[in-house]
Amino acid sequence: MGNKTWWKESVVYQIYPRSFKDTNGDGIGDLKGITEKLDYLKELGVDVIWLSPVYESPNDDNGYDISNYREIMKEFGTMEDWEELLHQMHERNMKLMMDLVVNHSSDEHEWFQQSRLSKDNPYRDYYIWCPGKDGKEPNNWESIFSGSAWQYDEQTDEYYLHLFSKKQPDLNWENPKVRREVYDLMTFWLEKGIDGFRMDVINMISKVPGLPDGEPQEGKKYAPGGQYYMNGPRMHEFLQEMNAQVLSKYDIMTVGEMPGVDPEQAQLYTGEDRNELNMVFQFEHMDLDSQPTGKWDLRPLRLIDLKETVTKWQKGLEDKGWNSLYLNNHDQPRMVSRFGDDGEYWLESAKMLGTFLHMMQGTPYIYQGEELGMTNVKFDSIEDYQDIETLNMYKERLEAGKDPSEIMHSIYVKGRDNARTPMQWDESEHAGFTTGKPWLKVNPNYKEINASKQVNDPTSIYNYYKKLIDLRKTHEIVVYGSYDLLLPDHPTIYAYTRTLGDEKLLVVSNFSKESSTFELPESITYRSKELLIGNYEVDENGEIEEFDLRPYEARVYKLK
Ligand code: TEU
Ligand code: CA
Repeated sequence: MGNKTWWKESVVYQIYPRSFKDTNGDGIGDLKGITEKLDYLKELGVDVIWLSPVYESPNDDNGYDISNYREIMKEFGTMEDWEELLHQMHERNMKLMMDLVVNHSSDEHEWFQQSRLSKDNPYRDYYIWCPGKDGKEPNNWESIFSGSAWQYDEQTDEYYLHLFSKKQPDLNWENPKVRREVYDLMTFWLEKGIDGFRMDVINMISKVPGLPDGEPQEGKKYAPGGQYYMNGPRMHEFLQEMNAQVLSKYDIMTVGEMPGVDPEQAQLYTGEDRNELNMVFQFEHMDLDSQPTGKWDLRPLRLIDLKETVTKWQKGLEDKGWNSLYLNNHDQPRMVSRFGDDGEYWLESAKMLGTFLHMMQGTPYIYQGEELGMTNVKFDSIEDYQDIETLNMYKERLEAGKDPSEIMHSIYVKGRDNARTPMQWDESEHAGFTTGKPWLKVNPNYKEINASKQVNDPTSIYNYYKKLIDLRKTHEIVVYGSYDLLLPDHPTIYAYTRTLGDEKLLVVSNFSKESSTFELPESITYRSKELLIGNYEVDENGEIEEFDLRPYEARVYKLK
């Protein structure tokens, strides 16, 4: 089970500040709003808050485009507000993990402003500049936010690389000065007392030299270049350097966001003797309901695939690294709409998914509003959407002649704004998020789904999550027990055990609105059983060798 440490035993809550709580009526969430709600999070049992970026930014990508790494975004408040937030968190024994976005900066960052001036500017090599090829882009890579990954700049007649928006130029990690700058800014925040970093697309910082063309796609102008910019040749060297120069000097927690990572690579990134990171965010379970052509091309999820992928990760990192556990975040649709049922079985399925996730091995991440069962949203008009990825894709597909209603359908299912509608605090106007006009419309279901309704209701999703978190604090097996899948071929029941010493947890979840019979494999023997948690009334003395699971039912038994 590896060494015991606080970050393995913690529950993390992700805050997307823009949408969390507005205190000055400008319609934008702010730092004071977070401070105001700390007791709500403490009550839930949260140990660590991961704060999506709060640095100075022109907000082309809501703070993931940073123009000054050492200042707070004016819309969110001041450095004093931030210091007060950290202080209030530490007072409550909560830790703060900041977002570190250093694969790219904003094009409005001073480094880039200098860099674009001339080919011999001292900052030129802070970014990745190349001359065009036959009057076209230097290579055929597609940006993750649509179109070419290269932007032509007249000033010096060259192109710069941007894997994301053209306002997010990629930093050149080959340049040791860039790495020094990053280590210094990390130290700046660590010296202020923060407790960790979530590192944005950190496995994209090392590109394959020569930046080779990606495999051309039929009928498409640009090609995915991921194999040349994800998990590149110098990744481990860079992370070990960062660890030696910065991370190893502090008792902190690190998680690297890594699209396109597999368990073998993750063992190298998170192995305890490797001195790189504590854990990674992998995406394999997020890709199961898309076609290979990309996230917007939908495909129904098969539970068997989810079992295979999740199990591969649970077993792949067992004793060799550490998993992060998540089913949604600010880039993904809402969990209950995606994997559960946001209609008839909303309550049951939200609790079932929480059970499924929180009983696994790894550090669980709760995304704001998940603890209330917040759902996806459907705005009638594209005008109501704000997310750059969504808007760029809409435009590109429209120009390619796609049917607008089909594009809107993809947005309803996969768009990032699903997760970004304001937090639903109560049933007053704009869900109690703001007294002004929210930057993104609230989900119209806020009168049914909100915090004030749930905090004092013992049957609510919020209170169920509180219990799940408490189980992790009171049962070592929830943190350290090893995972084994049961019934790999069952089409609707996801069942697994956790084992520590002579104890076992039996976790059984029905991923369907049909009832289904669970049969305990004969290999599992026990002398006593205890129901730890469940989302329906259960006869505690009932047998577990065989029982019927109701729609989206979940149960956890402790066996000895
Ligand atoms: O996301 C990286 C990433 O590759 C995806 O999750 C992507 O943003 C998209 O949702 C795929 O469909 C990180 C941040 O989490 C995201 O918010 C930023 O937009 C992105 O990096 C750029 O910084
Ligand atoms: Ca505000």
